[in-house]
Order: sequence, then structure tokens, then C-alpha cells
Amino acid sequence: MTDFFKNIPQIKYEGPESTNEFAFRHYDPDEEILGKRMEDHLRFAVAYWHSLAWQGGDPFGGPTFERPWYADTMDAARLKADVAFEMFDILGTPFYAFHDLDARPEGKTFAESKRNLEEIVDYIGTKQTDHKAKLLWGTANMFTHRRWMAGAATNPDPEVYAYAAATVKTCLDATLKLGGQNYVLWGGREGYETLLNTDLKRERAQAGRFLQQVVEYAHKIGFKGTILIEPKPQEPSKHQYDYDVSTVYGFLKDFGLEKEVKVNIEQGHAILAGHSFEHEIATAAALGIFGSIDMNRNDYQSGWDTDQFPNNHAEVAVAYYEILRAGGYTTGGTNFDAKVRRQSLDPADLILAHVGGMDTCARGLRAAAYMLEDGPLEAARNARYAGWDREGAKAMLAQPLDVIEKAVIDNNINPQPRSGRQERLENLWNHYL
Ligand code: XUL
Ligand code: CO
Repeated sequence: MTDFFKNIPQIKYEGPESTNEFAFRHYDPDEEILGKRMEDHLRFAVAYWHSLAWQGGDPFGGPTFERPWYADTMDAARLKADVAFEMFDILGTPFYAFHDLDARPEGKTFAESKRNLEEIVDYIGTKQTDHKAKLLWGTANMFTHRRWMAGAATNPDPEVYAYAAATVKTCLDATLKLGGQNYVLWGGREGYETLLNTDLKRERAQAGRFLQQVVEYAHKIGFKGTILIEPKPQEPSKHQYDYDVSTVYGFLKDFGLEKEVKVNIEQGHAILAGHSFEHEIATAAALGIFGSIDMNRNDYQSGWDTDQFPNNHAEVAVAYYEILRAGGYTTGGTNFDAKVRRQSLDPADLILAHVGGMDTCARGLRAAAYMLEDGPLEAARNARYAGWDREGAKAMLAQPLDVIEKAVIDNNINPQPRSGRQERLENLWNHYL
């Protein structure tokens, strides 16, 4: 045991009346919702990068946190892993997620980085045996080091492409070894700063071939998890190719990967793309590519990706409503891609941020299940489309326009607009909270 979280107890469910801040008021892992335990619905994961690797820097200032594992050594990496699993134990989270760079020191060469990763993966593997938390997904950090500044797979330099391919290979190996249920590719610098120096068509083709190679390798090693693309429209690139769910779907279709790859949808990224979170989830579900979510929230004023913990259960409810309507997660989960603010220095801040996020999600899920189960919302939606069940309505979809025109004239069709009942449905949403 380290003493990093000393005096912080394991967080237990105590119910909404509890005044103990080190307790869940809404997240009760064993509560049954729609025939499934809450824990199995939500499948929470802690993000290694925000909670253990990020040091509190921002564009105007350096690190604010002081942690005993902030050093580029294997000893420090092992200490970080020890603390990580103590944190997962305190929270009772069933999963975690990590990038290679979060968990191991960068080597002077590719071979050294690879050795470091293999060594820490072995260490983390022994931790997984003794603790509850398992790997939700692994990924490669191909955006921090200066070699990636012009992209990884989309880089104009083939040597960077090679480095990226080799990096993803090692991270897929690591994910397989740890029994990871998914592998994520977020294209942090797969985009451009200016079209004046960019061959967009070539870069898009490179990204497509790269993803095919990733899928081919995943098959080759027998990785049974899901490969996920995480869309984001911009930041750090001015324009990122994986803009949003619809853009990713078009890209997957183009490269024959729509049955192989799904999406990991992040709340803040959806907002940056000008969508709501639930829009992105519903779009992915409709296209058959819904995989997993990165749960967080953006600040409404700042206009950038602030990665804050969710604290608005009304917003979260409509996101889980779409997830439940899509049948829930299979390999996916709720990964807290969220960080405490840089003034939140204490170990307790780290724990309580997650407690709040987990409670917010639990309230959202419970409301979402109620929205789905109770009936009026689903009934109102069904009633809105009921006309399509009438005689001849669907047959029209197979008819040429002139036949439809004749039917409109012969039957004197004269549609009468009906209320969309939005406010009444919003009142219901509010009622279920
Ligand atoms: C960045 C982001 C990443 C991915 C993993 O905005 O969301 O942390 O989730 O690379
Ligand atoms: Co993310």
C-alpha cells in the first residue's frame, strides 16, 4: 500500500440522505435497473491520463500538482500503477483506460519505449489479478511528442507513418495482453493547421489505409475487442478529419471498415462539433457503430475542451436514454475522460470528482430507464410516426414519383400539421428526473 490516499475510505453507497461526502448517494452498483445491475449498465472507467499522468499545466502555466511518481523512470511508473489501482479500489470502478505514454516512461528509442511498455504491462497485469479493475480500452498517445506535430498516420513523412504503425502495434499487443475490451484511436493531430501546406486527399487516404492495417493486425493477433474511433472536430488540430460521428461513418464506408470499427463518443467533442451528446449517440446507434462513451462536460462559456466531470444529471439522462434505446453497451463503457481543475490539488479532490461524476451518471441512468420504461415518451414517439403503419404508406417508398403524384390527386391528399408536443415531452423528461 502507498500512503497517497491515506485516510480516504472505500466509497460505499449510503443513499440520497447521506451527508458523508465519501459516500455514493445515487450510485448503487447492485441496484437492478431494467433487469441489469447498475454497475453492469454504467461500466465506469477511470482515465489514467487525467487522474494520474496530467500534472495540472495549462497554456499559461506549468504543473500545479506534486505527485511522488512524476519522474521518467520505471520505478515511478510502478508507483503510479500502485496508486492507480488503489484509486480504482477506493471507487470500486470496474474499469480503467490508458495510453502507452500515461503508463510508461518514453524511451530514447522506439525499442526502449517498447521495452518500457512491455515491462509496465506485465506489472499492471499482476495488479489486475489482485484487484477488481480491468482494462476497458488501451490506446496510443500519438499527439504529445514533437514527432507527431504534423500528424501520425496522416503525416507527410513516411518515417512518422512507420513510427505510428509500430506504436499502434505495441499498444494493440498491450491491450490484448491485459484483456482490454476495446482499442481506441483518437486522431489528435490527424488533421491540419493550414490547407496551404496540406494535401487533404492524400492524408485522408493514408488515414484510411492505416486503419485497415490496424484492423488487419487486430485480426492477426486474435484481438476480440472492438476497435473504436473517437471523433473530435478540432483541438489540437485546427481541423480534424474525424470531425463527428457522421463524418467517421462516411470515412469507414469509404475504406470498407463500417462493420469492423465503431465509435467512442465524448460529450465535450460532440459540443465542439456543434451537436448535443445525445445526437451523436443516436446517430451512431442509427448507423450501427455505437461503441462506448467518454463522459465529461465542457464549460458553456469557454468554447474549448475543458474535460470537466459531469454534474448535470438532466443532461446525462438524455444521453443514457439514447444508450438504453440502442440496447446499452456491449464492450463499451462510461470512461471518465475528465480532469479535476488545476487548483484541486488534494488526493481527496481526485476521488470526490469521480464520486460526483458517478452519482451524476447513476441519477441520469435511473431517470433514463424510467423514461424508457414508463411509456408516455415512447408512446408519443410511436404515435407521431403511426401514419406510416397505415395501408399503402410504406409501399409508396418503392413507387416512382409520377405514381405518387397520381395517388395524391386521386385521393385528394391534403396533410394536416400536428403538434410536435415538444414542451409536453420536456415536462415529462423533467418529471422523470
Ligand atoms: C482528447 C481525448 C483523448 C482520447 C484518448 O480530447 O479525448 O484523451 O480520449 O486519446
Ligand atoms: Co476522450
